[in-house]
Amino acid sequence: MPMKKSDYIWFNGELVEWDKATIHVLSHVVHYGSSVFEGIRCYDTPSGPAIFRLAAHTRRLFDSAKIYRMNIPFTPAEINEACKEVVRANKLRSAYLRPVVWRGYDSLGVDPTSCPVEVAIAALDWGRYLGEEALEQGVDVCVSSWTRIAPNTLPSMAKAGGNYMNSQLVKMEAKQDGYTEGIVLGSDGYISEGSGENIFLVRNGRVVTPPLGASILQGITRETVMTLLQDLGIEVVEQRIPREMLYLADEIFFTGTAAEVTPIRSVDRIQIGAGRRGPVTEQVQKAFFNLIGGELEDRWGWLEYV
Ligand code: PPE
Repeated sequence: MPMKKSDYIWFNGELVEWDKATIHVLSHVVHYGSSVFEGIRCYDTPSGPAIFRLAAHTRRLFDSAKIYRMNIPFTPAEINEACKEVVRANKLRSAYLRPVVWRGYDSLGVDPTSCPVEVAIAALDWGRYLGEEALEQGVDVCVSSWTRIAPNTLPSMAKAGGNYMNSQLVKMEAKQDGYTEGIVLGSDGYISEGSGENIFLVRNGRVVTPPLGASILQGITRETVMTLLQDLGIEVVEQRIPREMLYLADEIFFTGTAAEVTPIRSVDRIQIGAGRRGPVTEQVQKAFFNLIGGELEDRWGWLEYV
């Protein structure tokens, strides 16, 4: 899917034209993957555009930077405001926001300490992450031959650019082999997550999802869905999940900012449940879309109007 340009990108504190938001080829990040980023959605609600869980995303951005000893030269409040500003400046009703923090241009070599820490925030129109029909029909996925980054290699709580080298291997293999997405197992052999999504399984009305210790990204949609499920009176448990549990599940779904709540209809060509979106998935999807559409009361203060 080619990128749909908007007019401006917030770049180190200023709005610059989309085509002028560039960096030098010898920037540290280009060579060593030294970036942390966020993916945030802004939804068109009856009360105007609202950024979903902005504070939580900004917090995670600063957490990711902290892990990598990067000092972001802006405050969380300034980043929040910049996210709103970029939506307003581009006159967008809904958008996908991509804040990114990177080590810039100064010296070559692994040691990043002399390189400046820079920040940009783009807002663009990004369609359905896993395809137009995915939300209703579900997607066909595989278990990847790749393993998720091990806990003492790259920290999964950081949403770092470098982590996505692993995700790219998973995604490319899956697509090459005719699947929409790949699920990665952790270094212990238990289920971790998708290349860009967290995963939930439903069996006998009970919902399970891998814990933080399974090298997952601590997904904000994951936490949202856990809250919505509890609200619906559906039990959710974080536990280690063996691969074969995928095949035996009544329902499986992915969660993520880009993927939202996407059902999985088969894994490794084995049909999951009835092979279409199941009732629990449908219920939580409905709650999620009602919430972001402004139809379900936002009791949590998750919608941040721009
Ligand atoms: N795990 C991974 C590895 C991941 O990349 C994401 C988000 C999630 C879980 C879900 O996290 P959250 O968005 O907070 O619910 N992936 C982002 C980037 C995807 C991309 O291709 O780029 C996203 O969904 O925005």
